[in-house]
Amino acid sequence: MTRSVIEARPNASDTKMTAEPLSNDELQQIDAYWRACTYLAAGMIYLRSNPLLREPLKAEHVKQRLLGHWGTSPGLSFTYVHLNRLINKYDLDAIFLAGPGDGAPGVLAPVYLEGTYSEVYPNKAEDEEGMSLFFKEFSFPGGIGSHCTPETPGSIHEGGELGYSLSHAFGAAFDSPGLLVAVTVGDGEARCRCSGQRPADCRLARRGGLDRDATGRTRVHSQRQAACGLS
Ligand SMILES: Cc1ncc(C[n+]2csc(CCOP(=O)(O)OP(=O)(O)O)c2C)c(N)n1
Repeated sequence: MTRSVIEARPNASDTKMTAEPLSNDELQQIDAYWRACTYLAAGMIYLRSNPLLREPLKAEHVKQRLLGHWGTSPGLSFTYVHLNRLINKYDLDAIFLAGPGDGAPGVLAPVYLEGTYSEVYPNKAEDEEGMSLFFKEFSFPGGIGSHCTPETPGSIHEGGELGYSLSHAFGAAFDSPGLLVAVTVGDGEARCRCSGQRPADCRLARRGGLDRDATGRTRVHSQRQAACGLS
């Protein structure tokens, strides 16, 4: 069997990634974690009470105005969960940007399940009462928005207006060259005009060696213009 080895961070020579398959135990645990995320995502979209479905489902448990895209959420949770697995395994510095803004439940779910959400918002603890509030507040009057709004711990990308996830991903990578940046772009966003600019960013990133000013900040803008043939 071929065993490929990838340098995770060019600057961290001790960090090697192997492309070996997960053990059955790891697969089962990850799958259970991911399925829990999909339950949380569905709960955020549909439920205003009865979070653990202890009672038979009634109309009054269900939100009257449904927001959040169910279809894109499992894929976002899947990516987040596996990135978390890799972060733990290889001690990576990583960030995940979700382009499909309406897939926020697929991001908020693992943020809650890993404990970060309860750490920042102790009233949304990892118990039945906290989960009830966590579900109810999603896209509900007085609660949080239907995208990963600035209230979301660690969020640098709101996602409510399509077109900027790749820009924010490139910005994060250019600002922190050692950071592993993963980004998901939906087919809707891929059709946006400003997503079309990103191949130029790819060329720029491949060229490497960004200019830095005296304070160490990267000078992305002029480089980007040059890559696009604008200057
Ligand atoms: C600039 C902009 N135009 C239109 C919309 C309205 N809008 C919200 S979600 C969506 C579709 C998004 O499709 P995709 O990126 O594939 O995400 P998914 O359907 O998987 O959630 C559109 C057009 C928007 N949010 N921003």
